[in-house]
Amino acid sequence: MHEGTIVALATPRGQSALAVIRMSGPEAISVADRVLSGVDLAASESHRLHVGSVRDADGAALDQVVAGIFRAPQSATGEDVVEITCHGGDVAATLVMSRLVEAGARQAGPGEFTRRAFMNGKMDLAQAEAIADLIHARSERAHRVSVAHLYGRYSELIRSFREDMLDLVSLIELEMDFTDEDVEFADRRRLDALLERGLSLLGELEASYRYGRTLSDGIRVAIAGRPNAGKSTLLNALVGADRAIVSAEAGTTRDSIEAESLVDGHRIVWVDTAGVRASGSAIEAEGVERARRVAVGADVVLYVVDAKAGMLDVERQWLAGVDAAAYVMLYNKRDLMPREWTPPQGSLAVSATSAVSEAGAAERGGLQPVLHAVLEAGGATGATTDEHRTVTSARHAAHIRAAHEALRRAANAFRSGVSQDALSMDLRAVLDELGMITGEITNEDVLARIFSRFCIGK
Ligand SMILES: Nc1nc2c(ncn2[C@@H]2O[C@H](COP(=O)(O)OP(=O)(O)OP(=O)(O)O)[C@@H](O)[C@H]2O)c(=O)[nH]1
Ligand SMILES: [Mg+2]
Repeated sequence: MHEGTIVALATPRGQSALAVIRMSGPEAISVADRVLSGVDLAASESHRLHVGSVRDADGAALDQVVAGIFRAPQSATGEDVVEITCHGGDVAATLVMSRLVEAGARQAGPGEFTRRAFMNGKMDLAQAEAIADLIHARSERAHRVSVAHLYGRYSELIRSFREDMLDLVSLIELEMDFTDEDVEFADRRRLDALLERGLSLLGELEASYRYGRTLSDGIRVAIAGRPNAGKSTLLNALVGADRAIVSAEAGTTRDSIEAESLVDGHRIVWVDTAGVRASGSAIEAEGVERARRVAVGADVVLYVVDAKAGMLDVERQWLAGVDAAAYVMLYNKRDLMPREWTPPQGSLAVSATSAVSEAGAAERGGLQPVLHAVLEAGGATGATTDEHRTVTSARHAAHIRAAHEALRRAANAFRSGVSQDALSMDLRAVLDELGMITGEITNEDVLARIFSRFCIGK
């Protein structure tokens, strides 16, 4: 399944000046030569570009192309690679592709090129995943972290710690073979220092995921509150577009409405919801239930209170029922309140209607404090700026957590002087978890899941 010569379109379909087709595998060069005229790749040195024509079975020209040759192992996948740059649009690339398939290549599956690169030791698993993250990055910050991971310092951090630990575990296990003699090969002071270093490294990486997750997933913010509190007005002001219907009638929004914006390089998904109310028609009740579900699933609940009406009991109950990860309490309609009024401690006040107009935004201090509070509640601020030490993937975070736990057990075991067996078992667990991040240890299921996230052609 993972063999043969694969081919895929590496650029999006549709009209464009050029399209790139990549081919990798033992037959890549001969397949290309079968289809191209005016070029003899078999006789070419590696890392050369050649201009030629792709011909159909009858010898008629289909397109004029540039073919690049990268011989194994000096190529992206570690195999022979040919990259054909043809003209864009829907037809040319498809015709060239089908010619290459006729000549013996097979259409690649998602991520198959990167998978080969991983298998051939061109990159480790964390770097391969960084490529998918890079392609999927939707904010500059997310992009920066994936590039940092792609260059391998994150992997290096994990790998070098794992290797030091592997040395020590081997020594401890050696001692176990000499139980009668009571010898110590592993230097206890070095082990102690390594445990300390590991605990601090894994602690830091584990904590970084709170921030890292906001980069990969964005921050999901549920805008909730009583009917007419001004939720939809606020959504429109926050994203600077007229997304949701606003009206003086209570119960205007019934379904959840999503809109995205980038705030300080962070992707925020705002979800406007139906107003929280005790009774109503079946449709309204469904709207309230949907609002609850959105709030439960959100990273932050931005709870909008009508400043004039104040916070009601039904709202307190609703909030208690949601038990969200983080809240921002916002008193809206500040303009209807006396000048000297201030919102309850820990909450903010705005006038969503004035924030819509730029003049109003300046006058009221705008929504800046709200945006800041949301970023903070969502875990996007106060993070380490070191991109190499930021975990952004749920898969890695799970392994880091498990490794950290096993290392804590090992440290306790070591300090209370338990047997070498128990110590070595916990340290082995740490090694396994870390090895799964960088791919020293892996299995087909894990690889299949990771590479299915990729696009075809990558
Ligand atoms: N004076 C004043 N009116 C506001 C403010 N924000 C919203 N409104 C008005 O309040 C009314 C309700 O606004 P919406 O944004 O539709 O309120 P909502 O919370 O989405 O209401 P539902 O969808 O019914 O739950 C509209 O007439 C808005 O113009 C504000 O800051 N000050
Ligand atoms: Mg609304």
